[in-house]
Amino acid sequence: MTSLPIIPLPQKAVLTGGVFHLSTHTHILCDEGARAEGQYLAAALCRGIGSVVSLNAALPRSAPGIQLRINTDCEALGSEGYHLSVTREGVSLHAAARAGLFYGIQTLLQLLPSSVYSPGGLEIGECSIACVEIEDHPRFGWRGAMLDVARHFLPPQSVLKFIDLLALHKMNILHLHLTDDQGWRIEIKKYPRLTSVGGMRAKTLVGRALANPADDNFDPVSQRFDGVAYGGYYTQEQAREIVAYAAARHITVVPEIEMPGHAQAAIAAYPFLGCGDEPLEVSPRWGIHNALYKPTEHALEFLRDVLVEVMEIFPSPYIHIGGDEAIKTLWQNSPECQALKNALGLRDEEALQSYVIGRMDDFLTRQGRLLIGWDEILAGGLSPGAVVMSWRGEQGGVEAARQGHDVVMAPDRFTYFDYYQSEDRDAEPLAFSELLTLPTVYGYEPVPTDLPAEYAHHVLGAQCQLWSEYMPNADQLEYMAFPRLSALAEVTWSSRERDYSDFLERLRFHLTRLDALSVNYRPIALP
Ligand code: TNX
Repeated sequence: MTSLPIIPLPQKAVLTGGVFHLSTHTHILCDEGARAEGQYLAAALCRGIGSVVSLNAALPRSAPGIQLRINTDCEALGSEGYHLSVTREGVSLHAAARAGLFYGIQTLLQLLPSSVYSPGGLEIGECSIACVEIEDHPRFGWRGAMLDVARHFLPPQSVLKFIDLLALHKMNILHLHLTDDQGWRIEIKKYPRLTSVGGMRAKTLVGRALANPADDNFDPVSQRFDGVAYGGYYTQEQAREIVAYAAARHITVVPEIEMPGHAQAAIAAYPFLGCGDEPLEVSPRWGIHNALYKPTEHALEFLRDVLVEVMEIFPSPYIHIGGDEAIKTLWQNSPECQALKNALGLRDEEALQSYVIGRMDDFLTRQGRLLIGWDEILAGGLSPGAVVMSWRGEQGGVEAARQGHDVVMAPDRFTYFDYYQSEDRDAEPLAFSELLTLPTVYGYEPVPTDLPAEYAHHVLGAQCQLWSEYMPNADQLEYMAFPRLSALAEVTWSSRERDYSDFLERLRFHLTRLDALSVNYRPIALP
């Protein structure tokens, strides 16, 4: 191996020869400011070794041990960077801020045998750490993953496990897609029917989504359903626990409330929100739906009320309002929507969508938050602070950055982890029909080549999307997420100069960590 088995690859790492032996006498020494990270490290070591590693804030700096320190000398490495030095005498980890210490700890744990990740798995006698000097910092500030908990719900315990896996990979954003046509997954006190009605569907499509009911070739007879009621949602208390657990791991949870489309579950719960005359059910099938919020003051007030409660739970500076795939037919056919459009002097339904997004943007901005949405929100103009998530390729991202918006790259061809991982689809569990292989993820470059350099700083980073139509449970989610997420971690953290075959060598070792953590990753043949 040309480099240490660390994923994501650090910016600079030099082996200096010799080892440091960790023993039951090793202390973790920390500054007051590093105490939380010291406790995290102590807990991780105690879990792995199955015995006590003591944390001591009072010992002199010269004492042997693992020293964690907030150090302004490290400011050049940024708030997420760190300097890790392992010598025969001890370990010192310095960073300008807590996040940097946290990432340094992740690296330190990766310098130990993989068994450190399994409870009681590590013998104290095996705890030797190669002497090394590492200076590291991330390339991008947005290193994310999106969980679609709407199509299939992920129980809180599984979300916490996923958060730990993000932390292992030094990722810092968990985007929760909380609402969609097939389910509403977050308790909103003012509107209890969102979860009591919108959180439950009567049945679920078996197999692949067929065409849209709106399409000519739609054949309702050939759609099969399982006949089993399906539901689930996070109480506000559970959501707060998830947020706190993530925050302790320097991960921001970005909530998404979809609008104006992908709204069928909400409309099923509160029909006044919709614009059709027919009552709607929480959708049991996949694919794009026609249901959308009616852009009246009444519906906008509902959306604001929802966002108020969402903002109380999620301190994230970014609030995601969806914005994708809103079919406008119902607006076109509704006399009330047409009257509204005309009264507002709007040209067409696209302008009506951008009016809705604009109202939400004003509202969120006044609350001190930033609106983020899928790239469709670009149509019609956006407020300066709004952030665009580019999913339909890279063009939305390029366009938004040129207009001065920050962007998060999420192009489907490189970041949709619901796509198949191999050409041999018959050998794979059912997935979305497209293909996205590990080398393709690894080769992804978040700064689009056709984006002029002066706008490159608008690219905050990238994230993967785990759309869950075909991920009914945590096992399948992990199968689709790993090892592709390990590749994406490297895309967003490491320098552009890296090598796929070197990654695969490190991955061989990394998979033993995932084994120790009982992750159901997709097995791959390694050279
Ligand atoms: C498009 S990407 C969607 C999702 C689907 C996904 C399936 C986006 C913003 N919308 O609703 O789950 O494709 O790959």
